[in-house]
Amino acid sequence: MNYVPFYSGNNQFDAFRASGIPLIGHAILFEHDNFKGAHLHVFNGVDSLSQYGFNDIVSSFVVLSGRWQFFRDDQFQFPYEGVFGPGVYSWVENYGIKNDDLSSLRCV
Ligand SMILES: [Ca+2]
Repeated sequence: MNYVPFYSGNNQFDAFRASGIPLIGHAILFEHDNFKGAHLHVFNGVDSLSQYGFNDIVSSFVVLSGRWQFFRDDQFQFPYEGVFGPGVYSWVENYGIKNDDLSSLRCV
């Protein structure tokens, strides 16, 4: 019986290099203030947090990388003022974002 590996030779390296879209930014959203409750990792952006059960519940967040814009509604509608860079944000209302209101976000 012949065993044929899924990848072979240089194809393994090429396939590995080809996978994944560029990481522009990484943020973690939290259900409660001070990074408590459920959390959600977001990479580059999400046009609707409701698909992750995270619509209108965010109270704190951490930006690990990237520059982020936040929106009141899904599909990047009704932006909040400002752009948020790397750092820890323990309470959204200290940064002009209404509690339990965030619906979409993306890197700029
Ligand atoms: Ca909302």
